[in-house]
Amino acid sequence: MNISIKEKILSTLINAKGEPVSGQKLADELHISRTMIWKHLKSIEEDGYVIEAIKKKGYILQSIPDLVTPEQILPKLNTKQLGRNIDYYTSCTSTQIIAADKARQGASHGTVIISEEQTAGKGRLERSWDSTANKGIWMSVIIRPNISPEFAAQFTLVSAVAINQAIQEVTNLTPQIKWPNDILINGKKVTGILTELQADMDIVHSIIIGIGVNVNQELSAFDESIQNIATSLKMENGEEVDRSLLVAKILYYLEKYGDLYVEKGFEPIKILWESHNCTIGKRIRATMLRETLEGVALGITKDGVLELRLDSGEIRGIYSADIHLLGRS
Ligand code: BT5
Repeated sequence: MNISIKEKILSTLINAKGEPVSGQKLADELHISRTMIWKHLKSIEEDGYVIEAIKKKGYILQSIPDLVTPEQILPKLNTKQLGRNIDYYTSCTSTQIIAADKARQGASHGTVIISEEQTAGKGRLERSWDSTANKGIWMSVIIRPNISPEFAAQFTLVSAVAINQAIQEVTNLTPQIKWPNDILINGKKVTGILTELQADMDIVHSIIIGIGVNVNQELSAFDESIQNIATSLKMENGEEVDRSLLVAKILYYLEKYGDLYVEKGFEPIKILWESHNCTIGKRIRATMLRETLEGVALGITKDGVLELRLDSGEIRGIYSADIHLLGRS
């Protein structure tokens, strides 16, 4: 079935805001038969939309399912490139795995892979990421910025600032960023970011930004092993959140801050990051592959590296680690 005609019918129904849309008018405008309009409407209903047919008046959209389909995201999207090409799944292993393949095959800058459910969602170091069906945002964004590979990790911080801003705008909650890739609310993890790179020595082919946001889960939806460390936006503000709106806002800010970063460097992002972080000034434990260090997080450098002052007074730069917040300095 021609997806673009279906999308056009759906957006006409959405834009009519409860007023009837004439089937004949739709057929005339889209240059297809009434029978084809009817077939597209049936297909839209199969996606969970409720459409009422009123004799001699037309079709009214009665309710919209909470899905992260392109049809739901695109009318809310205010970007130039990010999310203009959305690859949607009801279930997949990991959007990150699909995105890596698509990137290798040449997917364009801004391509988004999004799924209602992941059966093998992953975190850093191949840890698993809990991705309950229809309750969160599980997406990967392929970007192709003109930067050298050594700077790619800074996109984790760019993404954190963007997601933080989007959550704040859609929910009025005030999340905080924990270096390098977590967003917390009341000390619990609501978002994880996984940045992966496809590059040669001195050129970035693509950066794949994997974004997992817990949106409408109840506590019981999480695996028992993470119930004491994870939270969702709904658990924090007591209200269901419109996932497609949040996706659109995340992409908007990711494009805005990504462009700012490529144009002006890390400095403006650093300022935004600092104003929303919960790591600086705290006593932390940094667990790395080969060692674990404890000390006070002094700040991030102009490259996004975390500076840690050990009890000996020595200052160490941390490039990648799991951070455990131990309290104030
Ligand atoms: C992350 O790793 O936080 C990166 C998560 C990225 C997930 C997205 S979803 C879309 C895309 N497709 C993928 O397959 N992945 C990306 P890390 O810092 O390693 O944290 C992983 C740890 O977070 C786990 O070991 C658990 O302790 C915890 N965890 C797992 N699922 C969680 C959830 N839904 N909410 C909060 N914490 C979770």
